[in-house]
Amino acid sequence: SERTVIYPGSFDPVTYGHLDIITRGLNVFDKIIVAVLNNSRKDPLFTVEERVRLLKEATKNFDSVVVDSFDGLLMDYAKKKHVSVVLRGLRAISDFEYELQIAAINKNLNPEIETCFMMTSNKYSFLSSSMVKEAARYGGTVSNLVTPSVEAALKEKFGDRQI
Ligand code: COD
Repeated sequence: SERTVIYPGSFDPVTYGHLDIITRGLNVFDKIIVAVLNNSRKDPLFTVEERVRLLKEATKNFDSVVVDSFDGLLMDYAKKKHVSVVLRGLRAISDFEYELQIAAINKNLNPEIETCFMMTSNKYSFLSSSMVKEAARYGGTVSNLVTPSVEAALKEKFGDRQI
């Protein structure tokens, strides 16, 4: 039977680190639903529509990847989609405590759903959406960290703000 996994996140914006997890996730799962959180209390740079568009563009060559967005609890969304595995990426040790907390609260909300972790590739272990935004904000080059479309979208956001 087909193994589907949900890969949830803020994806503000998608980076090559996220795409690495998606690429490698496809070696283990048949289908990945990339789910963009729509109710973040974080103040996102990109709207949920922009984040979905950039993810769709970045994953357009993968037949088995679907990009969606969700509101509310991830566990409710997973149930609605009839998916019982969540995929997350682990970078440096600093991710561990945060990921452990998310996995623990999710397990408490729905014990039937498993969280599956994948270690990041060494070359992306210090890459995060926040670092990309910080670098782009001040005119730094991020072309080896994000797709050309994301780079263009960042330039558009920060174009008039660069110092
Ligand atoms: N290499 C590998 N993995 C990476 C990299 C990289 N360079 N960068 C990021 N990742 C991984 C992250 O570790 C994470 O697993 C995933 O990619 C997405 O990262 P982000 O930063 O875009 O997403 P988060 O961590 O902000 O997502 C948090 C959720 C949206 C999943 C969470 O807040 C959530 O589920 N919220 C819904 C409400 C809910 O259910 N709450 C209860 C549980 S907190």
